[in-house]
Amino acid sequence: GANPSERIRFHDYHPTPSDVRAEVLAGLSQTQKRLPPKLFYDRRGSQLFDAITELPEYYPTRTEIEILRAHGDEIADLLGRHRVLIELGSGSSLKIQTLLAALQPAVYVPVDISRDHLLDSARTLAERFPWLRIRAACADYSVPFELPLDPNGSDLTAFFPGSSIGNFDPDEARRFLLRVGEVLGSGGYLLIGVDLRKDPETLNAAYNDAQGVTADFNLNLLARINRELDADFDLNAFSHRAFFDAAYSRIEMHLVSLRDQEVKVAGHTFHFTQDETIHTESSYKYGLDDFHALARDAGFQPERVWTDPHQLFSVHALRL
Ligand code: AVI
Repeated sequence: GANPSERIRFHDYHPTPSDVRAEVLAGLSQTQKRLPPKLFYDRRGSQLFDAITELPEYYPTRTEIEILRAHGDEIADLLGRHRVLIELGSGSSLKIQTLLAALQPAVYVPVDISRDHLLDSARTLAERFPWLRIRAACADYSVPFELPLDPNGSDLTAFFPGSSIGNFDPDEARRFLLRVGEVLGSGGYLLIGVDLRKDPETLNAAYNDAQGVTADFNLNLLARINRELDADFDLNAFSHRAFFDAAYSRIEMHLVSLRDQEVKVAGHTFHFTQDETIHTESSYKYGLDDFHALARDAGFQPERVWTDPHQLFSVHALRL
């Protein structure tokens, strides 16, 4: 219909909110203190991440968009037009708009844990694409999830952009891909954006931007814990550190304690020695062959890969 809201159906699977308190206390109790990277994305953290994607040093977002624009027709020729397109994490609006224009799916199924974000972006897309039917699913795609589709429907395509796969350890990544495979079923395609391994200078710059936005993004984790868990982290007593570890082929982000200190979190006291760190994120960088091996381990067949002229980023079509 002409009315955009008539083309949107909303399915709420009521994802269980993660137990932030338990996760934070468990992470800070380990020998190498750690905090789960999904806690970055409160409202402020999501705004800071959006700002990161526009930084001159942070090449992944703009490069992935460039790849989707340059190869949209080839992607559509391979994956097929007028099918069902599932997006895991309704993230960047420019990326999905590029893909919707190329694939012209019969149905678009954004899956996201944030109700507000999901509905806002569904409304925007329904207005911009008057032919598009949307079935938005509020669900946590990091655990097994359902889709608002008839099981014997047409072949499915899932889109997982942004190299979000890189924030999983390889074993978690494999398990995640296996689950996506179960949702897609045989004949399904996964179109997935993967950041590529490259010289350490480029990688280190992308996570140590001159304006300090990535540092603010990292430190916001402590601000969030102060806000939500009755904690007293002194944001001036920690600093951002990010570096490429070639042995693991990953960027590690840490928060470094600038002095010996004690911090109270939800009634528990944690001791930090000077220079002790909290590991807040890993961002794995893959060679094309490494990622193909991971995909095969999870039962996918790598069909095609597109990259930019500088081989900074890759978009893979995997088939089940
Ligand atoms: C969301 N994720 C793929 C980003 C990355 O590059 O690993 C998160 C990020 N962390 C620091 N800058 C960006």
